[in-house]
Amino acid sequence: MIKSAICDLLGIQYPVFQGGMAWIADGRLAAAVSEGGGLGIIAAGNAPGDYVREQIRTARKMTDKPIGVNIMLLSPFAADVARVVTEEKVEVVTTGAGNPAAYMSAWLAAGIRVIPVVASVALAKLMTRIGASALIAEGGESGGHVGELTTMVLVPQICDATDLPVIAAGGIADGRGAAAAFMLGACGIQMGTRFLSAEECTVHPAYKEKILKATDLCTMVTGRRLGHPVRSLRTPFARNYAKAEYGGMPDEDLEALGTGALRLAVQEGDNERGCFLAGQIAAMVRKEQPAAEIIREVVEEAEPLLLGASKWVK
Ligand code: TUI
Repeated sequence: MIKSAICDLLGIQYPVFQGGMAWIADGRLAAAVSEGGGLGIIAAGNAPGDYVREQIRTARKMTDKPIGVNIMLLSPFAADVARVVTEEKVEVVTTGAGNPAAYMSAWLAAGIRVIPVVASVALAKLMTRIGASALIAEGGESGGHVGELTTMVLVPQICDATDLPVIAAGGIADGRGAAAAFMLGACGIQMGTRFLSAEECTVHPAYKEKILKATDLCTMVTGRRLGHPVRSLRTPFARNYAKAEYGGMPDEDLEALGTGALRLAVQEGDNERGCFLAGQIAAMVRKEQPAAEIIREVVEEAEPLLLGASKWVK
């Protein structure tokens, strides 16, 4: 059985987090993951605080287990959401796409466990110093906003830089990936793309279908020129964006081209204008199934691989 430091810290059964996917990870998906023994995480994305409050309350009606909220720090509503999570007393806050230092003292005072996503050793050390409970080391195989380093390279360096529990993310969708993460020193995993295929995930059916049909070279990274690289499926939108990016379109026009594209993918499944965020592991996500079954399957595949090799597996 896998039972690691992160399970004890958060009171969860399995060391499996569901990634905070903007517009996708709502209260229903988060509740299903938490009920399944992992940590369900509501994504704030670019949404205002009231939307997040509503999703937290939805999740609370569906589960008594701990839940998390992911705050995307580039959002214009980040400060608003930062306040809502303290008012609603969520157990865990994860952060992405930046440095959450400005909010840390308020969250700690509210008794929230803060688990930032870090993509560098420097941010890992800073977060350790200012009171994070654990860290998520997310490599560039992931979907959405990506850092420079791969999971294979990032995870052991973060583990060496901190005494906190480290959760590995990026490129993990099955028990083999989970076992590999543990061998790199992590004591938990976060999966996003795999949970996109969960039955409880209410993303547009065309989005799910694209994930289930993806092949190995199906994703690409755009957005480097404006400083916010994002991994998504290689669709007409992504190709056009890349063309504009390298063809010298002015920054404001490029910015406008990207605005609303994720919502069009998630809510309308719009193949031409939607931005379908997805990790490189999409090609290995092959069926729709309940979130609880995903968690069990990954854990049951990882356990025999780690027996005798990891202190967390007995
Ligand atoms: O944040 C994510 N994934 C995301 S965010 C998103 S929405 C978006 N909207 C506009 C532009 C870009 C994204 C879609 N997917 N994952 C967590 C993550 N955080 N990955 C990498 C990082 C990261 C990168 C640099 C965290 C901290 C960081 O350091 C910044 C600093 O100030 O040191």
